Amino acid sequence: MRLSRFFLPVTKDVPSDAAIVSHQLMLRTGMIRQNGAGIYSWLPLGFKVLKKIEQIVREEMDRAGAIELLMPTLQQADLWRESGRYEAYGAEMLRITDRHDRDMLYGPTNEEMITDIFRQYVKSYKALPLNLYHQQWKFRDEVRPRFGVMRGREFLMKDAYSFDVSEEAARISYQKMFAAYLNTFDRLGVTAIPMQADPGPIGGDLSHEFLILADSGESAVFCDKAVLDVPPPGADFDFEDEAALKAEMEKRTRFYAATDEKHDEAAYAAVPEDSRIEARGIEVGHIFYFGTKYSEPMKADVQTPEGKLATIHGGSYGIGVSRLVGAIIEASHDENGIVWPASVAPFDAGIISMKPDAADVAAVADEAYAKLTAASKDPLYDETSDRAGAKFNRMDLIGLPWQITVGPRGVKEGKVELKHRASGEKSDVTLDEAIARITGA
Ligand code: 5CA
Repeated sequence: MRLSRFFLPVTKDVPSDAAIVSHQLMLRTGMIRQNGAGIYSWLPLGFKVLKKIEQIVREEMDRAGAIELLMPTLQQADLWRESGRYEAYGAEMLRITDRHDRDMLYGPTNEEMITDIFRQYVKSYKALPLNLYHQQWKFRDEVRPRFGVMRGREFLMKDAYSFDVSEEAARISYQKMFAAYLNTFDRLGVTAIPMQADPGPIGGDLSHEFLILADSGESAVFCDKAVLDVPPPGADFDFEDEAALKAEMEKRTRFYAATDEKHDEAAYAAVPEDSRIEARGIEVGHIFYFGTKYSEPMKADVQTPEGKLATIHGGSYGIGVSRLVGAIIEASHDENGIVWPASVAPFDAGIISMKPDAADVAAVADEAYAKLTAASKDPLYDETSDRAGAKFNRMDLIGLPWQITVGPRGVKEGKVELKHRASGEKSDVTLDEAIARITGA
């Protein structure tokens, strides 16, 4: 993409209510535009990151055997009356009446709707286990929407729902999601620690939150830092291997890790003092096993091998897809701006042409653009006539993993400057060497 053709409304003006660094940086880089309290437009740069996160989440859900579908944002109140949550959900639910006076709502989550889909079609244990997920906008009328996309009112969530014939089988489905989450966050370039959690309004007796450590986090967390050394299951993990699934969960849950809601001073005292982390964390995922909480009132049952009817056991598994954009920035920035992990960066590399009106410089910069594109990379090519300093600052601010700077002196020597954004390391290399470093060839 040529910067002069792109829509990148970089700005210095950040409203004073943007209290945390990710919110400030998302506004300054023109990733988002606030349209109302807790409601945002995703401008092109932000939207690219959101789509990349969504795609990684999708690939990892698919790998774990979950199946994607798409449910609507608007739901009928009657479904929620069946589960008993219509009244219980309270003021966070945005209630809407249509022209026929039917009570509707903008979905804050989808347990009821997916259970309704399930019960319409699935009648036999033979179809189980089944895990269906979607990535859809949700609405929660938060009292205090803040921190930009981190606590929005409208936000994008990945929510998966598992259906099993017994509690034992449902726990395996839960473990699959637990392992899939570790791989997902690892690919997103962040460390998210699973912690015992309070199930809250979703209900149930088994629940973990996944938290990224960051000073701006809304939860206080207490954990044994040994948990950080446990590697993720990895790309070749076998999700059908029950012993391996159980082991993945045990490897982490044997170390103390809890948010303030579940914190147990006595258990924490057993953690060696030099291994204790008391920090703040951002919740980027939350998984729940809730048994028959929805299937019982909504009569979702299946035939067992013995020909009896069994109420299915369910779980739900959320990832805050739009929140992650902010959370990744909280975990990965410096004084000059964002430092994107390569997997979610809006562009793979920036090309800065120092003198776009000099034919020799333009030719090399054009060549860099053509070669990166041919190597299936997505570069952002700054061929504007802005001042050099402004170009460097903007490129650092938006935080692409690599920068190639093409200037008149280097061109005469057959060199470009390659900068690695995360380490700040710069080197004068030939264009082909620069391309090889970026493409990992
Ligand atoms: N139905 C369950 C799991 S699918 C559920 O709704 N879980 S949740 O309430 O914990 O939300 C899942 C994830 O969505 C959270 O972990 C968080 O990352 C994200 N999330 C929740 N509320 C907001 C919000 N107001 N703004 C941005 N992200 C949010």
